Amino acid sequence: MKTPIHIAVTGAAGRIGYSLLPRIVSGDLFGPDQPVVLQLIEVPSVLKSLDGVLMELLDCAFPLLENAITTTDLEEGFRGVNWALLVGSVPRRAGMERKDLLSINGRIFVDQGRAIQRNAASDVRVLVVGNPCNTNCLIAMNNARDVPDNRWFAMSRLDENRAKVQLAEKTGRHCREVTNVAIWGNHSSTLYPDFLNARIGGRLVCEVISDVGWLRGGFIQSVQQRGSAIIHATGLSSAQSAAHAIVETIRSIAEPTSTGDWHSVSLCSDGSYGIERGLVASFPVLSREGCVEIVQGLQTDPFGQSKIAASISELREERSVIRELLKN
Ligand code: NAX
Repeated sequence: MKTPIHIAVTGAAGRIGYSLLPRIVSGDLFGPDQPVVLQLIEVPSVLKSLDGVLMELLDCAFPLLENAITTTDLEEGFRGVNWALLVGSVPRRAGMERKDLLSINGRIFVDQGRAIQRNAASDVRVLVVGNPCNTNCLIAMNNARDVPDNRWFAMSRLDENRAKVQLAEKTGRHCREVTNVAIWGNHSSTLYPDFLNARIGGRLVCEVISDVGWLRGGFIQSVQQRGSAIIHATGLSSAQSAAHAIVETIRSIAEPTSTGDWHSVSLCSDGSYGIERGLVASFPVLSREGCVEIVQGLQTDPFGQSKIAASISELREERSVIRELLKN
């Protein structure tokens, strides 16, 4: 048997956690021969419920689940972890904008960043899902300066998947035929799903879809507003699709990207495409030999540039709200 991978999941008793944990221990994440140790972190009021979630998981008798703990202690929760999945935070409710969440959630990510720095394995990688995930990631990363910036990610894969589905539906094609979808900017209602570089059945989207008005209007809005539409329909934010996007994000980081394609994830900007260095923004990326690189040289047009600029401006605004939390 391989050496187990240790994975911390915060907010593990939440709705995303409930969908995510079986995917991790079933082998979906790291393969059918990779044992895992789960380190599940919750707030004290929810620990009993988390213990129940773990009981259910144990009752599945997954061969790959080597060990699991539940805890409210960040030191114990992040000790020796190779991956930290920061899912826990207060979710967005109907009528709540992401910025409202900044003040509520920011402090959580200061403590978690510091605890990761003190306790995690030397190869730790971190994926932030709890919203506002880009800025929460920025906060945690800045409070763990010994962990290199290229180990920190925030999730934009759900937006990429949503964009693929919209493009597939519009053209009557299957979403597996849609490739090269880049999400730029913030995981928020300002995100920009890039149709200029996207492909359907290997052809550029603009060659397949002549309705430019839809691409510039309805398409973008439907991706930007999909989270709100789900909250409107169910009263709750996306959980199953989010858990699946977590699995896909981690696999796409860990495994080499298929030739000719890319995937979207938010990471610390190196200044590519004029996006301010140090901000955590979504880019199209390639994974090679364990490294994640921003795809270079993509075509942009003034329309796309203005959309990206608006989303980056929102990230700057979010940073200005939490600037105090970046000083460690
Ligand atoms: P739930 O409310 O079901 O679960 C959140 C869990 O986090 C709760 O059990 C809560 O006790 C726990 N928690 C809160 N503070 C914590 C802390 N300091 N330490 C550990 N645990 C803590 O929300 P759920 O539906 O699971 O969503 C979790 C987060 O994902 C939310 O912030 C949500 O907005 C965000 N999402 C992010 C997405 C993305 O693409 N980045 C998409 C889906 C989702 O909206």
